[in-house]
Amino acid sequence: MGTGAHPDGSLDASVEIQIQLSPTGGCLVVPRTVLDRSRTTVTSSGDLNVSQVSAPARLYRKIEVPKEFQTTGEIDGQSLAFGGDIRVGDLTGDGPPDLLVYRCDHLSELKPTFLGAFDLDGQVIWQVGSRGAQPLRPGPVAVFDIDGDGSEEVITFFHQPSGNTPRESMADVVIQIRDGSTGELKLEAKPEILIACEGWGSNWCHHRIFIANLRGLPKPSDFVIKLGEKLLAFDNHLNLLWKYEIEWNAYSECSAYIPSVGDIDGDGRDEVNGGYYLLNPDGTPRWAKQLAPNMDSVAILPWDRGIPRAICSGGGHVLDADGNVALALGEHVVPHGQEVRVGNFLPNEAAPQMAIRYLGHHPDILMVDNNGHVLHDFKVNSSPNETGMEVIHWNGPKGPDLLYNGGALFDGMGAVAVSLPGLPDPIGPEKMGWYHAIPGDFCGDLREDVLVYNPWDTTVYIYTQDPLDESAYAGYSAGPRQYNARLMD
Ligand SMILES: [Ca+2]
Ligand SMILES: [Ca+2]
Ligand SMILES: [Ca+2]
Ligand SMILES: [Ca+2]
Repeated sequence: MGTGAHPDGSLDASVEIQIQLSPTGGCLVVPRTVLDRSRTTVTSSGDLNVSQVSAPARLYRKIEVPKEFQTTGEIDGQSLAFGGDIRVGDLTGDGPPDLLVYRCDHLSELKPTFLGAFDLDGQVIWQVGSRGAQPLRPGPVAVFDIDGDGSEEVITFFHQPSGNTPRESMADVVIQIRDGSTGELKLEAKPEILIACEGWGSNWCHHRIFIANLRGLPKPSDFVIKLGEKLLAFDNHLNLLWKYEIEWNAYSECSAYIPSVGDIDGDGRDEVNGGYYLLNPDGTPRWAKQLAPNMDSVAILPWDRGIPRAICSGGGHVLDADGNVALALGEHVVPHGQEVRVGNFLPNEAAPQMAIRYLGHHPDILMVDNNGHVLHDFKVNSSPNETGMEVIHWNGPKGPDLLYNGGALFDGMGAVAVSLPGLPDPIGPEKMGWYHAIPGDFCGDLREDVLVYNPWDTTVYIYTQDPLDESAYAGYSAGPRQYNARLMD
């Protein structure tokens, strides 16, 4: 249970929350929280307050994107060599993970046009296309064994230029499934429903492919993508399973830019959380309502008593499978819920907490306990876009978890617990020009490692705990934290 304790041991008497939780639904939470902004803790990676719990980081791998995969761009009048957006997966099927770099067409910067596979030694595996532009945002490329044959594929949109197709149109885009070890095309489709999609702007530009188990098969074999006002679901033969038209699309009042998939009711099939809707595996809405403005970040994750809930950044909401509100921090506490992450950040708490970036594109974070108590109000370090948080199970499955942001790992009180040695200052513009993180067990024991990359640079870094015991490694196993990595920009 939350104590409202601050790092100095004091209790925050200004936090007062009434909660009525009912297992049958109809949950009601009435938060009455007055935040004491003077209690802000450590604010930057330069102000180290190293945790006694977490092992320090060591650089496990520094991987150069192969020279022939790099391209150049003009940034502030300077020529800059860069790789692009990165995905991780065992493309070669031999156990260790490999990397995929991709870039997009120059007109929209959204349609993949180059794919390059390489291993952790920086050796080329294969490539398709050439050059291309920096993706506008993390885009529609996933690595997963979508056909269940034991080796991974690349599931991707791909640009097929045709005349003067405008940047807003998908008429020059196909869906492809490529062999992970060779890059050879296994399947390609150009569904009418896809090419009819068009759009531009902030609700359009986050084209992400989410691997999902919609049909209740032994393994996930489907995927979901949001294209502006539409959600499309496909099976592994690239047949359309369903489409969903989103009702709310106006700026700051739209549903989540990037939805999230997960099995909220434990029946073996995934639901889709878009913040203002929860879709059944067949694409029908289970509930739909406009909860709160700025529904920028969502998840389906265990919350109270280990039960999966819909986590929604707008207004700091937690909802059950039927749309009953289990927790609502309210817009006075969370005026602009830019990002939300759930983890066991605090060592003495049985239930997970919520880290919520509550003032939009700013570094201000609230750490909220399972009952809705605001425990800590702190600033993380700055990234140009002020996004990019991720939970890292740095101390193993039992935690405490750390919060990645901008090339450092923060503890649940907002102190930098682990710094990442040898990480140069980020280069590049505001968009994509900072260190994005993918969590995973890439080496050593079961404690989770972190892969970081700056799309505008040419190097991928993997950090693990020091000391490293390579003999303790159980091997790479991809889960949704890798193949559905929650990259945000
Ligand atoms: Ca491999
Ligand atoms: Ca496969
Ligand atoms: Ca389900
Ligand atoms: Ca590890």
